[in-house]
Amino acid sequence: MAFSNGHKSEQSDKKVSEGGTRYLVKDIYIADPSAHVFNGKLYVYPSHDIDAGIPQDDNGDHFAMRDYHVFSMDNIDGKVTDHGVVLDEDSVPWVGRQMWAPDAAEKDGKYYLYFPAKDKTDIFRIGVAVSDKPEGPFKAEPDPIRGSFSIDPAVFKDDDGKYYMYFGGIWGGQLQRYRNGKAIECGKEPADNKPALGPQVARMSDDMLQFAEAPKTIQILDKNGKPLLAGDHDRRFFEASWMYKYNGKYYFTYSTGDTHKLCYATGDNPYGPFTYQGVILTPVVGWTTHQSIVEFKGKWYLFYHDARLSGGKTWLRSVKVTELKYNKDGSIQTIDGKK
Ligand code: FUB
Repeated sequence: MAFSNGHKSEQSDKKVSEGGTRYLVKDIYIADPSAHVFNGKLYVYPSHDIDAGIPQDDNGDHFAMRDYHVFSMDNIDGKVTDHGVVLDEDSVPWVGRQMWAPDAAEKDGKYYLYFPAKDKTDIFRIGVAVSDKPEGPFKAEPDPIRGSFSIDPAVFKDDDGKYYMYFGGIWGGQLQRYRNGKAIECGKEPADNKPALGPQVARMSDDMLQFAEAPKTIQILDKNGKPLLAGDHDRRFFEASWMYKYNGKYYFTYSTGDTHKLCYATGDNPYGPFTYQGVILTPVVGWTTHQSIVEFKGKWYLFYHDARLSGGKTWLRSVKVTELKYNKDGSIQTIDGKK
């Protein structure tokens, strides 16, 4: 299958539309893809990975990204357009370093790019930048969103027109430093036999620039209605929130981090609780992966990343897309991360 730069896939001769997988681009490293359909086109808002020469650690210091590009395509197997740098750290007064996984939303013809970055005191905050076009460029607000913390914002528009931001990530993402939205002294994860830390959710203000309420912690429960425990590394939330709706149900999806899976939990309202359902994607090449799920022209797609094209360098990742399929009961068919 031909790609935007003419190379062939190492994984599959099939097009995405035939059940294959596709790397979006191979000339730069990108990760953490947030895919959206705006005006009938598919737009992808990823992190832009670079080799900053910083050694790998559990704090994620090696993820030293400095700007964002936006990508678009008219169909899933078609040409991918790179719209170039749409926001960089020098244009955002509050940013110190590490522009991590972004997301975007549209409201009333304006486009909002949400991005986490460490401020000048090395604390992760979430910022917002605005454009008249989905492909940017974006102009950042002078300060981060009030009351924001941690990483990986994902903004979901519900059918009633309300927007919610889901966010948070443990370890390098600093979520363990907070309880009930407030910074705490000890800053550690709970003991293994205690409920795991949960992702955060807050409804957005009408102007999309602030939270309309204090963030709340989401509960992810097992099938017996018990919260997943901090020691349950195979299932507990680590980072990479992504919310969407399928057949009237809310699907909250996330990464398990150190066990390298993408999982999902379902519920009946945007605040949860959500009940753990299973694995969407088995481990990929590389430490992290991070997903978005979107319906485009009548089919569902999983966007994610792996580090295969850099030979496994986890700070140099590439975005892939493959079709996502459901069973009749609404469960998701698990995808092989190595395919
Ligand atoms: O890209 C930096 C971090 O790696 C993201 O914020 C996480 O979701 C993980 O993919």
